[in-house]
Parts: sequence; C-alpha cells; structure tokens
Amino acid sequence: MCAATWQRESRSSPSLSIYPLQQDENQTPMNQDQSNETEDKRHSVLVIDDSEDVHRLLQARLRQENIDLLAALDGRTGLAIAEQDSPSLILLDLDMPDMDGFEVLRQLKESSTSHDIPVIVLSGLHSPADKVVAFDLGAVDYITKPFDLMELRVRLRSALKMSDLIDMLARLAHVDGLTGLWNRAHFDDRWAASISENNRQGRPLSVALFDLDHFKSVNDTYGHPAGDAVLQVFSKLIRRECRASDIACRYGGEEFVLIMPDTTPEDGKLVCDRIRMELGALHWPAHPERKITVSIGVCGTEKGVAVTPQQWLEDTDKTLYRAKKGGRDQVIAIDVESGNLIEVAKAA
Ligand code: GH3
Ligand code: MG
Ligand code: MG
Repeated sequence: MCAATWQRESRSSPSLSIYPLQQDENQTPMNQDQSNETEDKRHSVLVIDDSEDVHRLLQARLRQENIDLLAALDGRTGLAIAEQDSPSLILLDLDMPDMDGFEVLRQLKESSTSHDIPVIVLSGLHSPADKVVAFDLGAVDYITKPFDLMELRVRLRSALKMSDLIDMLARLAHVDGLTGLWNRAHFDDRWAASISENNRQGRPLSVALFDLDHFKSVNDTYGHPAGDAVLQVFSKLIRRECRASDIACRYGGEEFVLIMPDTTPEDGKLVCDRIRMELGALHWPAHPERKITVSIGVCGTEKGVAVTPQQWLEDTDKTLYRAKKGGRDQVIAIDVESGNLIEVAKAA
C-alpha cells in the first residue's frame, strides 16, 4: 500500500472559512462576512485511483485550480487520508484491486467524519447499472474515463461550490439572527457532546447561564430596538471575554449560555464576573441614565462527573435563580456534584 501526497495541507472544518474571523470551531460565528466565500476558499481534493498516470495527469492539469491535491493509490489509503485530512472533495476510481471504489464509497458514507465529503466517481465503467449504484451509494457526480479535462474542471468547481453552500446553510441553521451567536439548537448539540467528553475524559467543565436584569422594562421604557441593541452589545461582550474554545449561545430571549470546556467552576466564575462588571460599566448612548446588569449562574466541575445534561442545566438554572433572588447583578457558582457554593460576587 503506498500513497503519494503532492501537497498535503490539513483542511480545517469545512465551514470555517465561511467566517474568516473565526479561529476555532467552538468560537462564535459573529461578524461573518459571507461575501465571495466560495470563490476565495482554498480546497483540498483527494484523488483515489490505482493508476499513477491519472494522478500525474490531474496533478499537471489541475495546477491552475485553487486546490491542493492529495493522492491515494488504493482504497484503504484513501479512506485513511479522508478520515485524517477531511478533504473538500474526493475523486474516486471504481476499478481498483483489493478494495474497489464501490466499497470505498460505502465506507466513506458510513463514517461520520467523511460522510459529508462530496465524491465524484471517475471511472472506466460505463454501464448505467454502475452509475446507478454509485449514485445510490452517495456519489454526487460520475465522470467516465477517458475524461475531458475541461469537463472535469467545471464539474469539480460546481461540486465544490455546492458543497460550500450546503456547509453555509447548515451553519446558518445554528446561528442566532439578531446577535450572531450560536443558537439554542447548536447549544443542545454541543452541550450533550461536552458532557459526554467530560464523562469520558474527566476534564473540567463549566457552564454559565446569563439573564439580563429587568430587561422587560428596558424594552418598555426605551423601545424594542434599544432592547435589541443591548442584546447585540452584550453578545459581543461575551464573545470578547470568553476563550476561543468556549461556546457562546443565545439561549432564548434575553438569556445566554456559555459552555466552558476545560474550565473549573472557580475559573468560570471569574470569567463571568468580568463579563458582569464590564456590562455594568458600559455607557449606553441611547439611554445614558440607565445601566444594564446581568445575573449569572455557573455550575461546573474540575473532574469527570456522572450528571446528565438536563440535570446539569437545571442546577445551573437554579443557581441563576439564586442570583436573581439574591438581588441581581451578581454571579453565583456551584460545584455540580456537591452543590457547594464556590463564591458569590455582589455588585459593589
Ligand atoms: P428579570 O430581571 O427577572 O430577568 O426580569 P426581566 O424583565 O429581564 O425578565 P422577563 O422574563 O420578565 O422579561 C424578558 C424580556 O425580554 C421580555 C421580552 O420582551 C424581552 N425580549 C425577549 N427577546 C427579545 C428580543 O429579541 N428583543 C428585545 N428587544 N426584547 C426581547
Ligand atoms: Mg429571562
Ligand atoms: Mg431577564
């Protein structure tokens, strides 16, 4: 088994380049500039073909394209590269020794890592039955050999563009329209994943629920647009203060939630208190006489714990409620397992 890699560059998550300001998948999707994203993106394309001639030809003829080519001379190597490098697209030969292209395609579509990578079949098999099977297995296109290079190029570009658009739509389905933070659906996914990671690896994990204080009266007094502006500014503040690995979401209305992986409740409390104090100190041109404050409940652990996502969130909500009851504009943090209070910071 051998593999030649002409220009190997590990691809970041498919959707990341849609939001150039993002540095990490966990980071919030704010400030996205979606113009020209599909044109400017550099893609990597994995070619799985047992013919060295095909690799040489593609390498020479696709040099002008904005892509990095990865090469595998057999199915197993191709599957391994697909898992490891998550290429933007795969060009797959069907007729190969050991593992044929149909089997490779089947395995690509079975793996959660490679499932969404578009596959164009590049094959000397011309029968309609082969084409039907390839499409049934999940290929997005089928090009017969010998292929016309111009046609291959345009089909390649078209498949990459379509894949970028699908990525973008999938991502937008997880973004809150008003604030640009992740939305509730994204939170639900990531919260469950964060908890299972904590259970498995025993690493610290904290979560914070934020609820703006007396927000209804901000709307009632200064109007809904002023309330919207507060939500937007607060979202930016959370994003600025949290780490790239934290996951900031709008939970709903004037409530926000921040997942803080690898963060003890003590550290989570410190971060949240900084956010609380900065918000309280902000000057609001639309209503200079009115400060905005937030109440925050933090619930976390420094080790692996057997707590369900629902229970953990309920405990966090109760902690937030205590902060409200305690007079608002404060952070209350607890250990999720013992329920012990970590620290309380009252407004000065
Ligand atoms: P508390 O301190 O107890 O949290 O009081 P509150 O007034 O903040 O809480 P309440 O739940 O009574 O009111 C929340 C308000 O948030 C009511 C709702 O109109 C407002 N709200 C929810 N979503 C939005 C939004 O997208 N924009 C604006 N401007 N207001 C919103
Ligand atoms: Mg509320
Ligand atoms: Mg509120």
